[in-house]
Amino acid sequence: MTKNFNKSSLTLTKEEHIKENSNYLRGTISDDLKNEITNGFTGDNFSLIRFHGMYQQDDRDLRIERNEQKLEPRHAMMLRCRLPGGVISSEQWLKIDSFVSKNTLYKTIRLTNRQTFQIHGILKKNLKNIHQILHKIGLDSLGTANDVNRNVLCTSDPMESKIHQECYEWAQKISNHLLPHTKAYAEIWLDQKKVFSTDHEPILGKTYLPRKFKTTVVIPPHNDVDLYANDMNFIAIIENKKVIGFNVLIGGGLSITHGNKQTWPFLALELGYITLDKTLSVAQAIVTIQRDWGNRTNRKNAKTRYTIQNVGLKIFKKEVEKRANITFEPIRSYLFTTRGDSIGWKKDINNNWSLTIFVENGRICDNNNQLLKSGLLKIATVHKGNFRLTSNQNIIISEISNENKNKIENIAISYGLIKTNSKLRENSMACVSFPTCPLAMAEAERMLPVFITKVENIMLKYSMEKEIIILRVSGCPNGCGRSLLSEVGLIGKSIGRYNLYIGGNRIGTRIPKIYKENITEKEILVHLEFLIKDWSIYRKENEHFGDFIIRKKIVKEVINPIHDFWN
Ligand code: SRM
Ligand code: SF4
Repeated sequence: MTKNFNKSSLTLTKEEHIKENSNYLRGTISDDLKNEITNGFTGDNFSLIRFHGMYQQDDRDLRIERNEQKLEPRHAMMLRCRLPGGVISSEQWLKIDSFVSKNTLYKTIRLTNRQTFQIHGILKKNLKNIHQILHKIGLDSLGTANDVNRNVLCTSDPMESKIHQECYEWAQKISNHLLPHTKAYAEIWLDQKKVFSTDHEPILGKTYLPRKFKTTVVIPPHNDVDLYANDMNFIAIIENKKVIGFNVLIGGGLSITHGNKQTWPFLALELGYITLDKTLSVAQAIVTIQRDWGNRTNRKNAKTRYTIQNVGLKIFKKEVEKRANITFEPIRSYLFTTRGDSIGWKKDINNNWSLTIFVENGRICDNNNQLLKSGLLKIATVHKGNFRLTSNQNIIISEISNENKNKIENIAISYGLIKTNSKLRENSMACVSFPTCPLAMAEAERMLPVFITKVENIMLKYSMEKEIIILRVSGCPNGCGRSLLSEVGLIGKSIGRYNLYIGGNRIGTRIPKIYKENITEKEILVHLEFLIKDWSIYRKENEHFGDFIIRKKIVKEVINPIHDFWN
């Protein structure tokens, strides 16, 4: 027997009422935009602006000081762009950079691990301006946050092969197909006239999804998108150098709540194989099932992974077949062998060049080490091709002609964009955390660069400096840095303290397990030194760190996270 989460005796969450009463996501956002008394949004609008791709934040470094001065927190918005597959042209980049440089508090662009960029520190009075700029250059931020299908990921660099190009187009089609239909975005931000016909959300419904929903299109053997962390995944199956269909996997997700054993990370499960022509109807069926069956009474158990756990995969699959009018074929064979970006120069299908630049934790700014923001701006002024953002928070300058290669290379070198980094650093990742993230419990982006240097020193001490460890940090158990798919994962507990997880694998198909709880950075380094030393002595030939940890039973392997993750 399955539980009906949403029967009337259970109380729907506050967010469900907000959506229901929002008039298709309008709320009173327009009134708030005129309100000059506060720099923030009021009431339900605080949550509703997220559907339009913005979060209200305040600078946490300044909270105490402003509180003492009896000032309102320094409210500013973060905007997340919709960029399925992560492609952005040089021209678009120039416009974004110009807005960021003139109109934001931080003057940086932040690449995210979902192949897009965020702009932090936008004052309310500048919001319409950025939306109108985005619109003019063919971009938007609709549905990049809250209870909808988010930015759709696709294995990076569509110019690498025709298959990549095709899959990139699927990412766009899926994103467009599942977008909210409401005209609220155009009315509020683009000043388009109110249309008096009744709004209708044919796929998402009036109260949208119970929770965020994440989708990928992925080309084996490269799992750069970390598909197992996503709600819905399409793995390209290739025959005679053509995509003929997709294996469909559902129900991945990584967030937990410290100490709450009713929450667990989960890897996406196989549903079956479909031919290409079924892609959109299957995507729509999965989303509508999650819309109808997902838990709307408890947001901590509302994602697809919990719906599947509640009804069982078999019943979920049957319902997808019914709604999409298809029969899944058995899963076709596939194998993942890599996850990280390969930094540096590569040739593409048209004999042009691409240059992948390592962006530490996705932050595009100028500092003493490199003038990344200025360098990319300079490249955008001479480069005729595109920029491509990766799910590892890096950027690819793509479609560089032979004639332009030297010019771009010279700019990249002179601004310090091409550097030799350890494999450890290139494969590390941190979420944003302080000072903008309201949920941060410990530092992530700001602590990782120095922390990595310390781990590099340990690796060097044991002659392991050429090896990779996938090391990721998240400032809280929401796990945005995908720490629960790493070989060494840190998850913030409080300022300066983390839970240490170990034993995930290199390609992102095994969840790590807690090794030490609530320890300081210094203590983490002591434990890591001990483990790295042992690994250097007792590893089998080429054995990865995470595999060594499991073989040596230093932690128990997480096979079924529902049972193994906490126990
Ligand atoms: Fe995330 C919330 C940043 C990828 C799980 N995430 C947030 C917020 C918006 C905080 C908030 O709700 O107020 C963070 C904004 C910080 C800031 O100042 O920018 C934030 N998440 C990020 C980014 C920027 C991290 C990064 O450094 O790249 C990523 C933006 C992706 C994008 O472009 O859409 C980001 N977040 C992820 C991932 C990884 C992924 O998707 O591959 C996860 C774990 C995977 C998953 O969903 O299970 C993730 N973020 C969360 C959660 C937990 C959701 C849940 O299922 O319970 C929250 C909190 C929430 O939604 O309530 C959250
Ligand atoms: Fe913020 Fe936590 Fe996500 Fe880091 S993991 S960005 S601290 S919500």
